[in-house]
Amino acid sequence: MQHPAAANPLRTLDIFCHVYDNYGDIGICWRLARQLAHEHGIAVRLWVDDLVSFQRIWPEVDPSAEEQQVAGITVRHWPSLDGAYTAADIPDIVIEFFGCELPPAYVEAMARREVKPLWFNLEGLSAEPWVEGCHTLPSPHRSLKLTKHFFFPGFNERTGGLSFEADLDARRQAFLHENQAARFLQSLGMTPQERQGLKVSLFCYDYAPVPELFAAWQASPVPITCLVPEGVARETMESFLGTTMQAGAAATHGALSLRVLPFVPQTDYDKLLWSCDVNFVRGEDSFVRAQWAGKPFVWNIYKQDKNLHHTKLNAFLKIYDPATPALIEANRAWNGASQGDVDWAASWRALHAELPALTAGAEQWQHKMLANGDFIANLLRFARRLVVEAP
Ligand code: TRH
Repeated sequence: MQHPAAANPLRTLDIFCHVYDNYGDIGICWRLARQLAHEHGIAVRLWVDDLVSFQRIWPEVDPSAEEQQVAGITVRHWPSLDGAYTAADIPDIVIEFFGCELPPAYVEAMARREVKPLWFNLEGLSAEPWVEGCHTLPSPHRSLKLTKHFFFPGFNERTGGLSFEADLDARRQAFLHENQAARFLQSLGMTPQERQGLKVSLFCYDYAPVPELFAAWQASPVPITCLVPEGVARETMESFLGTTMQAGAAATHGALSLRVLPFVPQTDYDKLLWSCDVNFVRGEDSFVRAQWAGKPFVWNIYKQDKNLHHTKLNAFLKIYDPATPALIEANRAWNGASQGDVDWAASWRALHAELPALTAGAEQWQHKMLANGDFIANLLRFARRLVVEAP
Protein backbone atom coordinates (compact mmCIF):
# COMPACT_ATOMS: atom_id res chain seq x y z
CA MET A 1 0.00 0.00 0.00
CA GLN A 2 1.18 3.53 -0.83
CA HIS A 3 2.37 5.58 2.14
CA PRO A 4 -0.02 8.55 2.65
CA ALA A 5 2.89 10.99 2.38
CA ALA A 6 3.53 9.77 -1.16
CA ALA A 7 -0.03 10.71 -2.14
CA ASN A 8 0.43 14.20 -0.73
CA PRO A 9 4.10 15.15 -1.03
CA LEU A 10 3.46 18.84 -0.15
CA ARG A 11 5.26 20.35 -3.14
CA THR A 12 2.73 22.99 -4.20
CA LEU A 13 1.00 25.71 -2.20
CA ASP A 14 -1.35 28.68 -2.61
CA ILE A 15 -1.47 31.59 -0.15
CA PHE A 16 -4.46 33.92 -0.29
CA CYS A 17 -3.84 37.40 1.07
CA HIS A 18 -6.54 40.01 1.47
CA VAL A 19 -5.03 43.39 2.27
CA TYR A 20 -7.25 44.78 5.02
CA ASP A 21 -5.13 47.82 5.65
CA ASN A 22 -1.66 49.22 5.15
CA TYR A 23 1.29 46.91 4.50
CA GLY A 24 1.31 44.25 7.22
CA ASP A 25 -0.97 41.71 5.54
CA ILE A 26 1.05 41.57 2.35
CA GLY A 27 4.28 42.12 4.30
CA ILE A 28 3.73 38.96 6.33
CA CYS A 29 2.45 36.87 3.39
CA TRP A 30 5.37 37.91 1.24
CA ARG A 31 7.90 36.84 3.84
CA LEU A 32 6.08 33.50 4.25
CA ALA A 33 5.91 32.97 0.48
CA ARG A 34 9.63 33.59 0.04
CA GLN A 35 10.56 31.27 2.88
CA LEU A 36 8.32 28.47 1.61
CA ALA A 37 9.80 28.74 -1.87
CA HIS A 38 13.44 29.47 -1.09
CA GLU A 39 13.99 27.35 2.02
CA HIS A 40 11.57 24.48 1.44
CA GLY A 41 11.55 24.24 -2.35
CA ILE A 42 7.76 24.52 -2.55
CA ALA A 43 6.11 25.92 -5.69
CA VAL A 44 4.23 28.89 -4.26
CA ARG A 45 1.46 30.98 -5.78
CA LEU A 46 0.60 34.12 -3.85
CA TRP A 47 -2.89 35.51 -4.51
CA VAL A 48 -3.18 39.11 -3.40
CA ASP A 49 -5.90 41.68 -3.96
CA ASP A 50 -3.77 44.84 -3.62
CA LEU A 51 -0.69 44.98 -5.80
CA VAL A 52 -0.15 48.70 -5.17
CA SER A 53 0.56 48.12 -1.46
CA PHE A 54 2.67 45.13 -2.43
CA GLN A 55 4.80 47.24 -4.77
CA ARG A 56 5.51 49.68 -1.95
CA ILE A 57 7.34 47.04 0.07
CA TRP A 58 8.75 45.20 -3.00
CA PRO A 59 9.38 47.62 -5.90
CA GLU A 60 9.87 44.82 -8.47
CA VAL A 61 6.11 44.07 -8.35
CA ASP A 62 4.14 45.26 -11.37
CA PRO A 63 0.83 46.60 -10.02
CA SER A 64 -0.93 46.10 -13.36
CA ALA A 65 -0.01 42.43 -13.98
CA GLU A 66 -2.68 39.77 -13.51
CA GLU A 67 0.05 37.19 -13.09
CA GLN A 68 3.80 37.64 -12.70
CA GLN A 69 6.90 35.90 -11.39
CA VAL A 70 8.55 37.71 -8.51
CA ALA A 71 11.61 36.25 -6.77
CA GLY A 72 10.67 32.77 -7.99
CA ILE A 73 7.07 33.04 -6.78
CA THR A 74 3.97 33.23 -8.94
CA VAL A 75 2.01 36.31 -7.92
CA ARG A 76 -1.62 36.46 -9.00
CA HIS A 77 -3.88 39.42 -8.72
CA TRP A 78 -6.95 38.27 -6.89
CA PRO A 79 -9.86 38.81 -7.58
CA SER A 80 -9.13 39.66 -11.25
CA LEU A 81 -8.16 36.00 -11.66
CA ASP A 82 -11.13 34.76 -9.68
CA GLY A 83 -12.89 32.38 -12.07
CA ALA A 84 -13.64 28.73 -12.67
CA TYR A 85 -11.39 26.14 -11.07
CA THR A 86 -10.84 22.45 -11.58
CA ALA A 87 -9.39 19.99 -9.09
CA ALA A 88 -6.15 20.11 -11.12
CA ASP A 89 -5.77 23.81 -10.21
CA ILE A 90 -5.60 22.99 -6.51
CA PRO A 91 -2.19 22.58 -4.86
CA ASP A 92 -1.17 20.27 -1.99
CA ILE A 93 -1.54 23.06 0.60
CA VAL A 94 -3.92 26.02 0.70
CA ILE A 95 -3.34 28.88 3.12
CA GLU A 96 -5.81 31.62 3.86
CA PHE A 97 -4.31 34.49 5.74
CA PHE A 98 -6.22 36.14 8.60
CA GLY A 99 -9.40 34.26 7.74
CA CYS A 100 -9.80 35.92 4.33
CA GLU A 101 -12.58 34.17 2.49
CA LEU A 102 -11.48 31.94 -0.41
CA PRO A 103 -13.45 32.13 -3.68
CA PRO A 104 -16.38 29.65 -3.27
CA ALA A 105 -15.62 28.03 -6.66
CA TYR A 106 -12.05 27.45 -5.51
CA VAL A 107 -13.25 25.75 -2.31
CA GLU A 108 -15.55 23.50 -4.35
CA ALA A 109 -12.60 22.52 -6.53
CA MET A 110 -10.63 21.73 -3.36
CA ALA A 111 -13.36 19.29 -2.39
CA ARG A 112 -13.24 17.64 -5.84
CA ARG A 113 -9.51 16.94 -5.60
CA GLU A 114 -8.91 13.22 -5.06
CA VAL A 115 -6.27 13.79 -2.39
CA LYS A 116 -7.71 16.66 -0.41
CA PRO A 117 -5.40 19.65 0.04
CA LEU A 118 -4.28 20.58 3.52
CA TRP A 119 -6.08 23.79 4.38
CA PHE A 120 -4.79 26.27 6.96
CA ASN A 121 -6.02 29.53 8.31
CA LEU A 122 -2.98 31.50 9.50
CA GLU A 123 -4.04 33.79 12.28
CA GLY A 124 -2.77 37.07 13.73
CA LEU A 125 -0.17 37.32 16.47
CA SER A 126 -1.25 37.73 20.08
CA ALA A 127 0.28 36.83 23.42
CA GLU A 128 -3.16 36.25 24.97
CA PRO A 129 -3.40 32.82 26.63
CA TRP A 130 -6.51 31.70 24.64
CA VAL A 131 -4.31 31.41 21.54
CA GLU A 132 -2.67 28.22 22.87
CA GLY A 133 -6.08 26.55 23.16
CA CYS A 134 -7.05 27.39 19.58
CA HIS A 135 -3.72 26.68 17.90
CA THR A 136 -4.02 23.72 15.44
CA LEU A 137 -7.77 23.26 16.09
CA PRO A 138 -9.66 21.67 13.17
CA SER A 139 -12.72 23.27 11.63
CA PRO A 140 -14.70 20.91 9.36
CA HIS A 141 -16.46 22.54 6.40
CA ARG A 142 -20.22 22.75 6.97
CA SER A 143 -21.14 20.89 3.76
CA LEU A 144 -18.00 19.74 1.91
CA LYS A 145 -15.57 17.00 2.86
CA LEU A 146 -12.84 19.43 3.82
CA THR A 147 -11.21 20.41 7.09
CA LYS A 148 -9.38 23.61 7.77
CA HIS A 149 -6.90 23.90 10.65
CA PHE A 150 -6.10 27.07 12.55
CA PHE A 151 -2.43 27.84 12.93
CA PHE A 152 -1.31 30.68 15.20
CA PRO A 153 2.02 32.44 15.49
CA GLY A 154 3.07 33.03 19.08
CA PHE A 155 5.71 33.39 21.71
CA ASN A 156 6.05 29.87 23.11
CA GLU A 157 6.21 26.23 22.04
CA ARG A 158 2.46 25.78 22.48
CA THR A 159 1.98 28.02 19.42
CA GLY A 160 3.52 28.12 15.93
CA GLY A 161 6.31 30.49 17.06
CA LEU A 162 7.48 33.47 15.00
CA SER A 163 8.73 33.25 11.45
CA PHE A 164 12.40 33.82 10.71
CA GLU A 165 14.54 32.98 7.71
CA ALA A 166 17.22 30.34 8.25
CA ASP A 167 20.01 32.84 7.47
CA LEU A 168 18.48 35.82 9.30
CA ASP A 169 20.84 35.88 12.26
CA ALA A 170 23.94 35.32 10.10
CA ARG A 171 22.91 38.18 7.78
CA ARG A 172 22.30 40.53 10.70
CA GLN A 173 25.58 39.60 12.39
CA ALA A 174 27.53 40.12 9.15
CA PHE A 175 25.79 43.47 8.61
CA LEU A 176 26.75 44.64 12.10
CA HIS A 177 30.27 43.21 12.25
CA GLU A 178 31.27 44.37 8.80
CA ASN A 179 30.23 47.86 9.82
CA GLN A 180 27.67 48.07 7.04
CA ALA A 181 25.27 50.11 9.18
CA ALA A 182 27.18 53.38 8.70
CA ARG A 183 27.22 52.93 4.92
CA PHE A 184 23.57 51.92 4.88
CA LEU A 185 22.50 54.97 6.91
CA GLN A 186 24.65 57.18 4.72
CA SER A 187 22.87 55.77 1.66
CA LEU A 188 19.62 56.97 3.26
CA GLY A 189 21.01 60.48 3.46
CA MET A 190 22.15 60.56 7.09
CA THR A 191 25.08 62.84 7.77
CA PRO A 192 28.05 61.68 9.91
CA GLN A 193 26.93 64.15 12.58
CA GLU A 194 23.40 62.70 12.64
CA ARG A 195 24.86 59.21 12.90
CA GLN A 196 26.64 60.26 16.12
CA GLY A 197 23.35 60.79 17.94
CA LEU A 198 21.02 58.20 19.40
CA LYS A 199 19.44 56.69 16.30
CA VAL A 200 15.71 56.03 16.47
CA SER A 201 13.43 54.72 13.73
CA LEU A 202 9.80 55.76 13.95
CA PHE A 203 6.94 53.87 12.30
CA CYS A 204 3.58 54.39 13.98
CA TYR A 205 -0.13 55.07 13.50
CA ASP A 206 -1.66 58.54 13.49
CA TYR A 207 -3.10 58.07 16.97
CA ALA A 208 0.36 57.81 18.63
CA PRO A 209 1.28 60.89 20.71
CA VAL A 210 4.18 61.93 18.48
CA PRO A 211 4.06 65.68 19.35
CA GLU A 212 4.53 64.89 23.05
CA LEU A 213 7.41 62.52 22.34
CA PHE A 214 9.05 65.05 20.03
CA ALA A 215 8.86 67.72 22.75
CA ALA A 216 10.64 65.33 25.14
CA TRP A 217 13.29 64.53 22.54
CA GLN A 218 13.98 68.18 21.80
CA ALA A 219 14.82 68.67 25.47
CA SER A 220 17.01 65.53 25.63
CA PRO A 221 20.52 65.88 27.13
CA VAL A 222 21.89 63.73 24.26
CA PRO A 223 21.37 64.39 20.56
CA ILE A 224 18.71 62.20 18.94
CA THR A 225 18.28 61.48 15.26
CA CYS A 226 14.83 60.27 14.31
CA LEU A 227 14.36 58.48 11.00
CA VAL A 228 10.81 58.42 9.79
CA PRO A 229 9.43 56.94 6.55
CA GLU A 230 7.61 59.32 4.26
CA GLY A 231 3.92 59.65 5.11
CA VAL A 232 4.14 58.52 8.74
CA ALA A 233 2.67 60.96 11.31
CA ARG A 234 2.57 63.53 8.53
CA GLU A 235 0.97 66.38 10.47
CA THR A 236 3.55 66.39 13.28
CA MET A 237 6.42 65.90 10.85
CA GLU A 238 5.35 68.80 8.64
CA SER A 239 4.95 71.10 11.60
CA PHE A 240 8.45 70.12 12.82
CA LEU A 241 9.96 70.44 9.33
CA GLY A 242 8.11 73.64 8.52
CA THR A 243 7.62 72.23 5.03
CA THR A 244 6.07 69.32 3.13
CA MET A 245 7.03 65.86 4.27
CA GLN A 246 9.03 64.21 1.54
CA ALA A 247 11.98 61.85 1.46
CA GLY A 248 15.20 63.74 2.06
CA ALA A 249 13.59 66.51 4.13
CA ALA A 250 15.40 67.17 7.41
CA ALA A 251 15.32 69.65 10.28
CA THR A 252 16.83 70.09 13.74
CA HIS A 253 15.21 71.69 16.78
CA GLY A 254 16.94 71.46 20.13
CA ALA A 255 18.46 68.01 20.58
CA LEU A 256 16.24 66.42 17.95
CA SER A 257 17.20 65.98 14.30
CA LEU A 258 14.50 64.60 12.07
CA ARG A 259 15.19 62.97 8.73
CA VAL A 260 12.48 61.76 6.38
CA LEU A 261 13.31 58.51 4.62
CA PRO A 262 11.80 57.07 1.47
CA PHE A 263 9.57 54.06 2.09
CA VAL A 264 12.27 51.42 1.57
CA PRO A 265 11.99 47.83 0.26
CA GLN A 266 11.20 45.29 2.96
CA THR A 267 14.74 43.88 3.15
CA ASP A 268 16.09 47.41 3.72
CA TYR A 269 13.53 48.04 6.43
CA ASP A 270 15.09 45.13 8.34
CA LYS A 271 18.49 46.78 7.94
CA LEU A 272 17.08 50.03 9.28
CA LEU A 273 15.88 48.21 12.41
CA TRP A 274 19.30 46.58 12.83
CA SER A 275 21.06 49.96 12.43
CA CYS A 276 19.11 51.97 15.00
CA ASP A 277 19.50 52.04 18.79
CA VAL A 278 15.75 52.08 19.45
CA ASN A 279 12.88 51.24 17.09
CA PHE A 280 9.32 52.46 17.28
CA VAL A 281 7.30 49.89 15.35
CA ARG A 282 3.66 49.13 14.72
CA GLY A 283 1.13 46.50 13.56
CA GLU A 284 2.47 42.97 13.38
CA ASP A 285 5.30 42.55 10.91
CA SER A 286 7.53 45.44 11.99
CA PHE A 287 6.79 44.45 15.61
CA VAL A 288 8.16 40.93 14.95
CA ARG A 289 11.12 42.19 12.94
CA ALA A 290 12.02 44.58 15.78
CA GLN A 291 12.31 41.52 18.01
CA TRP A 292 14.66 39.87 15.50
CA ALA A 293 16.70 43.10 15.42
CA GLY A 294 17.64 42.48 19.05
CA LYS A 295 17.16 46.15 19.96
CA PRO A 296 14.80 47.89 22.40
CA PHE A 297 11.50 48.79 20.77
CA VAL A 298 8.23 50.53 21.54
CA TRP A 299 5.16 49.04 19.91
CA ASN A 300 2.23 50.99 18.47
CA ILE A 301 -0.49 48.38 18.25
CA TYR A 302 -3.17 48.32 15.53
CA LYS A 303 -6.29 49.93 17.00
CA GLN A 304 -9.31 47.71 17.61
CA ASP A 305 -12.87 48.37 18.78
CA LYS A 306 -13.57 48.48 22.51
CA ASN A 307 -9.86 48.97 23.19
CA LEU A 308 -9.20 45.29 22.53
CA HIS A 309 -5.73 46.31 21.43
CA HIS A 310 -4.96 47.35 25.01
CA THR A 311 -5.68 43.80 26.19
CA LYS A 312 -3.35 42.52 23.48
CA LEU A 313 -0.66 45.02 24.38
CA ASN A 314 -0.81 44.17 28.09
CA ALA A 315 -0.69 40.43 27.30
CA PHE A 316 2.54 40.98 25.41
CA LEU A 317 4.07 43.25 28.07
CA LYS A 318 3.33 40.53 30.62
CA ILE A 319 5.34 37.88 28.78
CA TYR A 320 8.11 40.09 27.39
CA ASP A 321 10.95 39.17 29.78
CA PRO A 322 13.12 42.26 29.20
CA ALA A 323 10.25 44.64 30.07
CA THR A 324 11.17 47.13 32.80
CA PRO A 325 8.70 49.52 34.46
CA ALA A 326 9.89 52.34 32.16
CA LEU A 327 9.43 50.23 29.03
CA ILE A 328 5.97 49.12 30.14
CA GLU A 329 4.97 52.69 30.91
CA ALA A 330 6.32 54.01 27.60
CA ASN A 331 4.46 51.32 25.65
CA ARG A 332 1.22 52.02 27.48
CA ALA A 333 1.57 55.77 27.04
CA TRP A 334 2.37 55.36 23.34
CA ASN A 335 -0.91 53.45 22.87
CA GLY A 336 -3.14 55.62 25.08
CA ALA A 337 -3.34 52.84 27.67
CA SER A 338 -1.80 54.65 30.67
CA GLN A 339 -3.79 55.03 33.86
CA GLY A 340 -3.21 58.76 34.45
CA ASP A 341 -1.57 61.73 32.75
CA VAL A 342 1.69 61.00 30.99
CA ASP A 343 4.83 63.03 31.59
CA TRP A 344 6.70 62.21 28.39
CA ALA A 345 9.86 64.01 29.45
CA ALA A 346 10.13 61.84 32.57
CA SER A 347 9.01 58.73 30.70
CA TRP A 348 11.65 59.16 28.03
CA ARG A 349 14.39 59.95 30.58
CA ALA A 350 13.60 56.73 32.44
CA LEU A 351 13.52 54.70 29.23
CA HIS A 352 16.75 56.24 27.99
CA ALA A 353 18.54 55.34 31.22
CA GLU A 354 17.49 51.72 30.78
CA LEU A 355 18.55 51.34 27.14
CA PRO A 356 21.76 49.34 27.81
CA ALA A 357 19.85 46.82 29.98
CA LEU A 358 16.97 46.69 27.49
CA THR A 359 19.40 46.03 24.63
CA ALA A 360 20.94 43.10 26.50
CA GLY A 361 17.46 41.82 27.33
CA ALA A 362 16.34 42.14 23.71
CA GLU A 363 19.19 39.85 22.59
CA GLN A 364 18.22 37.26 25.20
CA TRP A 365 14.59 37.45 24.17
CA GLN A 366 15.63 36.85 20.59
CA HIS A 367 17.38 33.61 21.60
CA LYS A 368 14.34 32.51 23.54
CA MET A 369 12.09 33.12 20.53
CA LEU A 370 14.48 31.30 18.18
CA ALA A 371 14.22 28.24 20.43
CA ASN A 372 10.48 27.97 19.58
CA GLY A 373 11.47 27.22 16.01
CA ASP A 374 10.50 28.98 12.82
CA PHE A 375 6.76 29.42 12.19
CA ILE A 376 6.95 28.04 8.63
CA ALA A 377 9.04 25.01 9.61
CA ASN A 378 6.56 24.37 12.46
CA LEU A 379 3.62 24.67 10.06
CA LEU A 380 5.14 22.22 7.58
CA ARG A 381 5.93 19.76 10.39
CA PHE A 382 2.30 19.94 11.48
CA ALA A 383 1.16 19.52 7.85
CA ARG A 384 3.27 16.36 7.45
CA ARG A 385 1.80 14.98 10.66
CA LEU A 386 -1.71 15.54 9.30
CA VAL A 387 -0.78 13.66 6.12
CA VAL A 388 0.59 10.69 8.03
CA GLU A 389 -2.34 10.61 10.48
CA ALA A 390 -4.97 11.02 7.73
CA PRO A 391 -7.64 8.28 7.93
O1 TRH B 1 1.51 48.53 7.79
P1 TRH B 1 1.01 47.99 9.07
O2 TRH B 1 0.21 48.93 9.87
O3 TRH B 1 0.22 46.72 8.75
C1 TRH B 1 -0.78 45.99 9.41
C2 TRH B 1 -2.07 46.15 8.67
O4 TRH B 1 -2.64 47.37 9.02
C3 TRH B 1 -2.99 45.01 8.97
O5 TRH B 1 -4.27 45.19 8.42
C4 TRH B 1 -3.08 44.74 10.42
O6 TRH B 1 -3.74 43.53 10.54
C5 TRH B 1 -1.69 44.61 10.99
O7 TRH B 1 -0.91 45.79 10.72
C6 TRH B 1 -1.71 44.34 12.47
O8 TRH B 1 2.25 47.50 9.99
P2 TRH B 1 3.21 46.22 9.88
O9 TRH B 1 2.48 44.99 10.26
O10 TRH B 1 4.40 46.54 10.65
O11 TRH B 1 3.62 46.11 8.35
C7 TRH B 1 4.45 47.04 7.72
C8 TRH B 1 5.18 46.35 6.58
O12 TRH B 1 5.81 47.33 5.76
C9 TRH B 1 6.29 45.42 7.04
O13 TRH B 1 6.34 44.26 6.23
C10 TRH B 1 7.55 46.23 6.84
C11 TRH B 1 7.18 47.02 5.62
N1 TRH B 1 7.93 48.28 5.44
C12 TRH B 1 8.76 48.40 4.33
O14 TRH B 1 8.90 47.45 3.55
N2 TRH B 1 9.42 49.57 4.15
C13 TRH B 1 9.31 50.62 4.99
O15 TRH B 1 9.94 51.69 4.75
C14 TRH B 1 8.47 50.48 6.13
C15 TRH B 1 8.32 51.62 7.11
C16 TRH B 1 7.79 49.30 6.32
